[in-house]
Amino acid sequence: MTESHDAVQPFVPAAWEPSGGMPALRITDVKVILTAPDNIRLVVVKVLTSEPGLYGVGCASYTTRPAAVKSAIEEYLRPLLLGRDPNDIEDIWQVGHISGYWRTGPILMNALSGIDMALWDIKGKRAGMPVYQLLGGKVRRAAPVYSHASGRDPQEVEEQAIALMEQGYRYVRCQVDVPGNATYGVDEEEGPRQPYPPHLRARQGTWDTAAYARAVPRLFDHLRSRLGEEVGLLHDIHERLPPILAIGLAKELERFHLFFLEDPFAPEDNGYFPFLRQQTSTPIAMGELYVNQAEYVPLIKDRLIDFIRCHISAIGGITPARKLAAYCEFFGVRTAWHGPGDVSPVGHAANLALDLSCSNFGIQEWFRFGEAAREVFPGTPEVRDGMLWSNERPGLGVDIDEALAARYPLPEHPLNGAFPEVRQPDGTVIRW
Ligand code: KDG
Ligand code: MG
Repeated sequence: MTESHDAVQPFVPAAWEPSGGMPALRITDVKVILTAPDNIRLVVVKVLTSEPGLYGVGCASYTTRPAAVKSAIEEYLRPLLLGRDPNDIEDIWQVGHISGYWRTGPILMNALSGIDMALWDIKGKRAGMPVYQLLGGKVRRAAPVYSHASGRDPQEVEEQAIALMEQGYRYVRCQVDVPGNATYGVDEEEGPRQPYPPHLRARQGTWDTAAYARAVPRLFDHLRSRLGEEVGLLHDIHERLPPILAIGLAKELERFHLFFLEDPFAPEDNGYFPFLRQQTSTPIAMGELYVNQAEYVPLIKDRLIDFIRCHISAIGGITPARKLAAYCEFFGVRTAWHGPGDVSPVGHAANLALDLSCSNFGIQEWFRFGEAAREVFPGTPEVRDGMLWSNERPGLGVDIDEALAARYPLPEHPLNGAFPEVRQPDGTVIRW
């Protein structure tokens, strides 16, 4: 009999092969853990295997829709994955991605990320290596980070920035309040069980775009005159301006030499990036709201941004993020993965694995986790000398103490994590 293509069996993972039997190592359970040790809603996934004591953890934190991610994992991904070989990271990602036919979106991508990161964690534990080794090994000792300073006026922002610089931080994101407005990124008084965590608490209220566009250049004028040129300064517009005002602001800020200006436009306004590029050399960071490669690939290919800033769990985990980082390298775009408090310490460890192994790393955003979060997540990486260091443990190096996590349930709130409304003075609702 002559061999034909028909005789070639397609590759099917062993668990699916009717006669192939079970793989030696199998996924035996997938658990979703909701916890809020720093009063920020986190979603963490635990993938258990047939090898006693071998499991992985992943971050699936979509802080404004945690229950929807939990349901996507428990009702759709868990049944799809039980019995499969956890070694097949790429295959599992592809199967999970296309199994619903309609794909991407923050719920499904976060769900997939929880699984994906856990599988990388398992692979690292089996190899006895930190995940950055599996990604190619270290190209730097540690990852330089930035942290947040904010205040009611430029003086207060300066004081917070100095406090961070005294702790060794060399990059600081600066946000100033616009009095009478619901300003993004400005702390209010802290307190237990506030409905919104301090770093992103905004009063429900109104927003005056012109007042904000005037306040920001004044802030950086003040900061540069007080802090000098050495410190790296960053700012997040957080898609709070009409596109033409964002272009004007980016031009005005050019003289203050920002390390980067973030989210000048909403993802829906991607078409404005070519105009921005023609107008200013202020470095641009973008990406925390992207979930679909169709949103970010064109900006990289056309060299319209300088830093890619995806929320790794929102694009599906380490598997797509490492491909994205490699793609960016070919176009001179650096990585600056999203790292606020609503990325769990497990997600921060995934960021760090990429930061350490990608030559086109730019900077890492760092959230200063509180005591409770560090206890719930043993192994949370540490900042020293303004840089984030790996703890060198196999896998992602971060675990979750489930009993402790249960002591910090998601805060009760009528909106279950959704953000408050921000409106223009005439009542029009605007982006948060
Ligand atoms: O939950 C929303 C936050 O992740 C976001 O507001 C933080 O913009 C942010 C940043 O750059 O850290
Ligand atoms: Mg941001």
